[in-house]
Amino acid sequence: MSEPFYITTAISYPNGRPHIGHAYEAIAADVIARFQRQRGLDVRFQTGTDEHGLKMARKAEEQGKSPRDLADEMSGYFKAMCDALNVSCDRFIRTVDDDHHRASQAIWRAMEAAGDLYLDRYEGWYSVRDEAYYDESELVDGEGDEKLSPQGTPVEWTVEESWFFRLSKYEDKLLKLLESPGFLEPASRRNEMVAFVKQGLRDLSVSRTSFDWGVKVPGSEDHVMYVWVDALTNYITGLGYPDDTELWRKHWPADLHLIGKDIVRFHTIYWPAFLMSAGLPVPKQVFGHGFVLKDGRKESKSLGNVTDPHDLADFYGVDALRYFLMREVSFGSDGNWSHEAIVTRVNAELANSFGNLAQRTLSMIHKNMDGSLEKFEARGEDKALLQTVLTACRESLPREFEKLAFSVGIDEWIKAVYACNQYVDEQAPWALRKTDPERMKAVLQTLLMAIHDLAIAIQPVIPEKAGALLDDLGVPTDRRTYDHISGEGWFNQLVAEGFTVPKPTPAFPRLEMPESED
Ligand code: ME8
Repeated sequence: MSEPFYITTAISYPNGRPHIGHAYEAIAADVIARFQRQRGLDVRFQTGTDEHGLKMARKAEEQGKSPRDLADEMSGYFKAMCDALNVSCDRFIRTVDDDHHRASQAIWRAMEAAGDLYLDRYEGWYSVRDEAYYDESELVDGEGDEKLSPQGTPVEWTVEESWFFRLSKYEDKLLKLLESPGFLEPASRRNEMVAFVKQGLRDLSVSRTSFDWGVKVPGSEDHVMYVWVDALTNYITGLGYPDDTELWRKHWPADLHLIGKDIVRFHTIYWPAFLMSAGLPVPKQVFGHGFVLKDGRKESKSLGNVTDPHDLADFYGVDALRYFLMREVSFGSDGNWSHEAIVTRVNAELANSFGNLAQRTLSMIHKNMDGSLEKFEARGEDKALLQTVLTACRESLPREFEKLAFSVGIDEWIKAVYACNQYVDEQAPWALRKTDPERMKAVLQTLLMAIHDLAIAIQPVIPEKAGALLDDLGVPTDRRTYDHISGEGWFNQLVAEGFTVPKPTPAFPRLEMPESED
């Protein structure tokens, strides 16, 4: 039985259409899911939309719609984005789903049974944009005498009867958890959370009575749950909680909750406390990635600079966008995108280097060898090249991807591509065609083996293009895992089968800037 691996993204608020930040998170999670599948793990991957709460209710009111209509319409755009970007999730969860209401009420009852819920009155600050309560001491000054949340969003004074969760009871356990190595990554996010807990945790208001767009509190039907209680529960709904299902037994606790840096508090303090209260194990790791900025600024509707990820994928190609985002941004830090950066990066690495290498090699084999392959005697330089490629593809890239250091892993890969291009220049197979045709065959076939390994290794990042190349190379779909890197065995099989290398279709066209950006 293969080892299980459960990965989730945050579930997005569908109060508008998806933006590049949503695409970034979905793509990164997909790269991890595909990478772990390719390592042979039994992967479960969940993403979806977070549809309850005041933010959704107010947006619907503004648009003269019911919250459900707004949620149905907008959630569809998020699902469509995942499909368009080749995000291979096993479940796209919506918090309006029936099984999710059931799971949320079940965890509520478990927290109540633990004696951790009590009825009281909430008086304090609330940010609808963040769907978060803030302490007076956390607020910052805005314009005039306006107060803002630490995220810079407006806050409003709220007075309501509310259920409270005994968060304060879990201080010591949470500190221990936050300080345990690996739970919260990158480590830089840890200090802030530890400081937050150390300064003392107040009990948390976990229900609302002033609106009804949410999951009803069991036994207290005039209350709906605070949206984060139900939102976080999505991670276990998707495994069948509260039933003792096979999915649940196999995949909980989650291996990785992948989220953005702005919602680390909810995932590393509130969520583990809810789980501890309900007597459930806590996730193994939470990773808070950075933000993707446009020319150094966060995209926002008020700045009028929101990019639709669909437009970028249509214009540049899905794999080009995926490659750029994973390659350009050091995972965990903030990163910038611009049209120029996409064009420069993708042209240099995918079009001119990897694409050109594959295109040239396959067409030379097709043209000069009629596409047929034969056994050859490898020389020292051929063996050295294959060793460089093997190390990069089987060891270095997987080692870095395992740490979620995607840009470093891809850097190791592209260095192996450069080594191949240098080998082509040095061996000059086009010149050997006349002087030493046997040597030309050896060189081209060495390159073919290298391309096989390079294509397998990079598949999680550019699944469509790498997959098409592996199709051209006659690699069966069940032989594309990291274990199959080392083109030699595959090559010998192709020779034995009399495989013919087809005329390649250009896979990585050179990108151009959009006209308005020139
Ligand atoms: O926070 N760059 O939803 P959301 C990178 N519903 N990531 C970004 C980003 C950017 N510019 N902007 C946002 C919510 N994100 C809650 C989550 S989970 C139980 C509930 C990330 O639609 C953000 O950090 O505001 C979060 O991880 C995800 O996109 C969804 O954000």
